This record gives sequence, structure tokens and C-alpha cells, in this order.
Amino acid sequence: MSTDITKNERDIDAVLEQAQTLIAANGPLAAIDYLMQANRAYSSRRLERELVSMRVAGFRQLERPPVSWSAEADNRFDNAPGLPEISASELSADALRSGILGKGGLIVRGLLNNDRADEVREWISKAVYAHDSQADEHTTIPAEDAAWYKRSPEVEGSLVKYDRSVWAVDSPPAAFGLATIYRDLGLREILQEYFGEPAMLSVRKWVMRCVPPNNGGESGWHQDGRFMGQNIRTVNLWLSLTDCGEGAEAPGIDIVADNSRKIYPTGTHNAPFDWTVGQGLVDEIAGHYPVQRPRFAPGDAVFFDHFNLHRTGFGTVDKHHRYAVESWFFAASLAPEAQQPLLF
Ligand SMILES: O=C(O)CCC(=O)C(=O)O
Ligand SMILES: [Fe+2]
Repeated sequence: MSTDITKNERDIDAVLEQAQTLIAANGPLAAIDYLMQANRAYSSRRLERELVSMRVAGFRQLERPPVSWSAEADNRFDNAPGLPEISASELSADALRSGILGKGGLIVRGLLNNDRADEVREWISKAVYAHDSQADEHTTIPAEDAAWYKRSPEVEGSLVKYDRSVWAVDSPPAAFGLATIYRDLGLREILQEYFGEPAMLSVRKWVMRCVPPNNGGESGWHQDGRFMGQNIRTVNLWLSLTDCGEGAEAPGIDIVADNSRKIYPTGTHNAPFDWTVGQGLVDEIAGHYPVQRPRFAPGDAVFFDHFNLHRTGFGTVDKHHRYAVESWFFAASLAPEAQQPLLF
């Protein structure tokens, strides 16, 4: 047994050495591809941690020539009353364009099958549990459980906590699993086509969310472009892992199906904070655009960008925590440094 472990560790050493050679010869993305491939076989916590570090460090080495881009889209969803909906097999760069730019967002049903959605929800539970145990000095948990929350030296800052969410990068096994799923879904290619250049994720806007019920609670209406800047190009994949939203018993997300690409004033109309859009203004906007609380099954997703106006949708009779993953993808050439972009 112990010989096997030693042999395995020596294999991992060799894999990491090979990755360094690849970085020097072919750049960080080649090394990341190689490590991801290797980790499908090894499932090694060490490789997963190295991957996180390599993704963040790799971004700094990336050449990012400017790209011209147009916000044109076809009118395939013009008759949709609110956010259009498609199935996973219909997802393409053109569908994303028509949904996000034409209607303010695009719902994709069954992006993950049930088994995969359950698996991702489990990863979030493990990461949250490991985080909470490490935050509590009286609790010690086995090393294999603790590995689900482990900060890379390349990662800076911390998540402002409103709920039980954690950054995906702080859970290297989950970050590996999610990056693998996104690649398997073809998101790298779809987003490359959407942006006309590679898509990046980031430390700060890749969040595994665990939102407890807060019946009757109000969360802040916001546009993420308000914090991240407007000279960016983004696609957010908001992936539900819990039955949530209208008619369900877990908090959902409230979304305005608004395709006007502007940032609304914040801190007015009785807004509770200076970064939120007041309910009075949302009521005015609702005269022109539908305000929705979609019902999401585990594995359903909604794509939108930094102009979308939304908030966490607390119910009145919720009983369950809502798990979801928020993944903001950025066009490489305009990826905001403050979010700590990373390669996926
Ligand atoms: O998950 C939520 O409730 C909020 C998500 C959000 O604000 C976002 O994805 O930008
Ligand atoms: Fe948001």
C-alpha cells in the first residue's frame, strides 16, 4: 500500500515536471490541457491545486491582442415573451447572441443531467463544509475532507459573504470538476466563437453558491457591470443545482428580460444600498420589460451578461438551501485584472 502511494506520488512529480516543460515550450494552456488530462486518470488533490495556480499565473503570460466585436444578433427569439428557452443540444454561439443581446438572457434547460447536477451540488457541500470546519478552531476534519477547501498562493483576497458561498478556485477538486464539465459541454469553443477570442474565468466571479431560505427577505437588484466596469465583454453561466424559483421551495433568481445595454442609476428610488437599483426603478422598468422568477430544475441554466438586472429571489415559503454556480466568463482582451482572471 505505502509503496503504491510512493509510486503514485512519484508519478505525480513526473506529471508536474512535464507540465513545467510544456509551459516553457508551448505556453500555459498546453500545460493546463495536459494536467487536466492527467488528472482524469489520477484524481490527485496535488494536481488539482497546481491547476488552480497554473490557471491564475497562466493568465498573466497570455497575449491578448485587441479584438473587434459587434453586438449584432439574429431575431430568432423575437417572439419570446420573456427570456427565451432552449434545450442543451440547441446551445450555440448564435443562440447565446440572440438570447443575451436580443432578449437580455437565455435559459437552457437540462444543461447538466441529473447525475451531474447532483455531483456538483455535492462538491459545493464538501467545499462549504471544509471551509466552515477550517474557520472553526474547535473542529478538526480528516485531510481528505479538508482538501475540498484549500487556497492557492496565487489567489488573493476573500469573498464578501452574504451567504454560504465559496470561490470555486478555493476548492481545487471542484474547480477541476467544473472546468472539466465546461470543456465537455463545448463552452470553450462556443465562447471563443461568441467573443471572437478566448474566454477566461476569474477568481472573484466564479462562485459556488449555497443560499439559505430567507422568507420575505429582499436582496439587492444589481447589474454586475456596475462593479466590474462596462468596457468588458462577458457571459455569465448561472447554473442551478436545486429545484428553485417560482413555485419551488428554495430561493431562485429574479431577472429582468431587458435587452437595453445600459447601466441603471443605483442608490435611488429607495434603494437600500448605493450599489443596488431601487425597487421603484425596477417597477418602472417592468413597464417595458418582463420581470421574471423562472423555475429552475437542477441542471437548468441561464446565461446573461453584465448589463442584466437581477437579484437573488427569496420566496415566502422556502424550506431548502439553493445551490448554484455563477461563472462569469470574460473576453480575454478586456478581462478585468481586479477580478483576477484565469485560464480554463
Ligand atoms: O445566485 C444568486 O442568487 C445571485 C447570482 C448573481 O448575482 C450573479 O450570478 O451575478
Ligand atoms: Fe449578479
